[in-house]
Amino acid sequence: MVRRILLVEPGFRNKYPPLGLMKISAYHKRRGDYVRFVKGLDAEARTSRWDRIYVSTLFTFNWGVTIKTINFYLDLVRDPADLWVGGVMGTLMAAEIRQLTGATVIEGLLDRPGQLDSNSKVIVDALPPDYSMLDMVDYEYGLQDAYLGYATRGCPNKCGFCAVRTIEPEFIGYLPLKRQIRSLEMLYGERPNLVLMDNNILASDSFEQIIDDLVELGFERGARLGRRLRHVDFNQGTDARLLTEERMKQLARVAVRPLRLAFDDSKLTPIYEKGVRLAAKYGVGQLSNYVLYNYKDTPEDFYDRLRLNVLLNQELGTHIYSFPMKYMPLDAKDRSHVGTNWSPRLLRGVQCILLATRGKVGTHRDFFEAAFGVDGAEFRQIALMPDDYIIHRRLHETNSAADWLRDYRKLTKSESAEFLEVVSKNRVAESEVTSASTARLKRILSHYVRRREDGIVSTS
Ligand code: B12
Ligand code: SF4
Repeated sequence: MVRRILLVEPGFRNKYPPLGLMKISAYHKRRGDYVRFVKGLDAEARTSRWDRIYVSTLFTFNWGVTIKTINFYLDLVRDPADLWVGGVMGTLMAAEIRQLTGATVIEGLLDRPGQLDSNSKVIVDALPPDYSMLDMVDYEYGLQDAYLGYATRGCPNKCGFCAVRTIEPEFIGYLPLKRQIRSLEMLYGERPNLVLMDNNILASDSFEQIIDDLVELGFERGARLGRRLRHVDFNQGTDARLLTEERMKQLARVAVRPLRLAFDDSKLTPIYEKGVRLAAKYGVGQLSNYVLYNYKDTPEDFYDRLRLNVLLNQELGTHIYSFPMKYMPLDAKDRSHVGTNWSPRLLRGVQCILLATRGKVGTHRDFFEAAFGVDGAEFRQIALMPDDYIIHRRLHETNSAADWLRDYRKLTKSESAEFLEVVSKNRVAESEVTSASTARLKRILSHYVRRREDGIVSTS
């Protein structure tokens, strides 16, 4: 019997194509089923009945839109259990989704036979993803010049802020990468780049074998496809603690660009710095760096980690691009979490600085210091300013922002405490200005209210 299968990715923005659904599509097409893929709430898909619907999930902070999507399609199947949910959020919040919707939720990977149909021996995760299904939607996914894959799964560590231990509990140090990529090339043609989503590739005992595979696949250092240079991106970052000289030597055999080194904790500074120096020594100068903040760190500590990259660039001639990554708890249903040493105002401040620099943390010292300040104290001061003064710094620096700064610098200890209490929550009410205890406080707080009247709403 030919079954009618509907695959749905909720309407959240996603640069990466939905790999899980693409593998499920390949599985059903092999069985001869009819497969349709839609993005978001699709009115036309509602005009049919379906034998099974699959809804993919990603980040837990997409909770609202994902549940809305499940509910939108739920009455198009015979029984709610014929709507299947899987992926990251599905795995992390399985019980709640089941209870709320009655859907079938698959936790973790589709790495065992019989998970989608008890009579099937196929391992869905091992199938080449069906890229052709993406043509059924108008939505433009990114990374069209790259194939996505995994050379390992899981991670032997269990860091508190990371969901990998739940999503991929078993560490598998070697997967047949060559087979994965060769079948994709055969089906869809060669692509210049390769994105590997391994959680912790350096933890693999077969690391050298993986590098050999990459070289055999044509991703050796300096490799080209036609006239284009090829790149391999280990997009989850590599663990600086595991980056020995030998491993760096291996990494430098392939066209790794950028090399991402995680810098989550300032306690790791010496290890991180050693990693960057090793990369530079082996001629890997394009680096990229996830800088976790809003976790247990302070704003000053975050600033210092960003600044270290700029100083290393200056000294070693490297190009280290920092990517600030705001920490979110693993069960967060939105992005409003505020770390112990942060406040909504400071987090909004970081966002405004990044808006002003179009999301980039400068790799050059002067550009960086102009945006983030010359030290941790100035960084904090910038982040506390009203949004508009940060985003359009040039426009305001000689008038309103200069007035703000004059008062900010003169705040007494008790005024400063009162000021921070009011602005920290990132919403200043008119009444808080009038009831402030000194003239200076009233003046400085009024800058935040004026901004709101100008139509620029401060959000946390
Ligand atoms: C690649 C990746 C990214 C990419 C983008 C991913 C994307 N699609 O947009 C980048 C690098 C940009 C990224 C960024 C971030 N990420 Co990320 N990322 C990942 C990673 C490694 C893989 C996620 C992915 O896309 N997988 C592709 C999936 C669909 O494929 P798969 O796993 O092979 O799918 C299998 C199963 O899941 C299942 N399946 C999948 N879909 C479906 C559907 C159905 C119906 C069924 C039945 C089964 C099923 O079957 C598949 C085959 O076995 C995960 C960690 C992990 N190992 O999962 C973290 C992860 C998802 N990221 C995480 C986080 C925190 C982030 C950031 C918020 C970090 C930050 N602080 O800024 C940012 C957010 C960016 C944003 N958009 O706002 C957390 C999420 C935690 C949470 N609360 O949701 C994770 C889990 C990592 C972690 N440290 O815990 N990330
Ligand atoms: S080492 Fe990385 S992937 Fe492994 S548990 Fe820690 S954060 Fe997650």
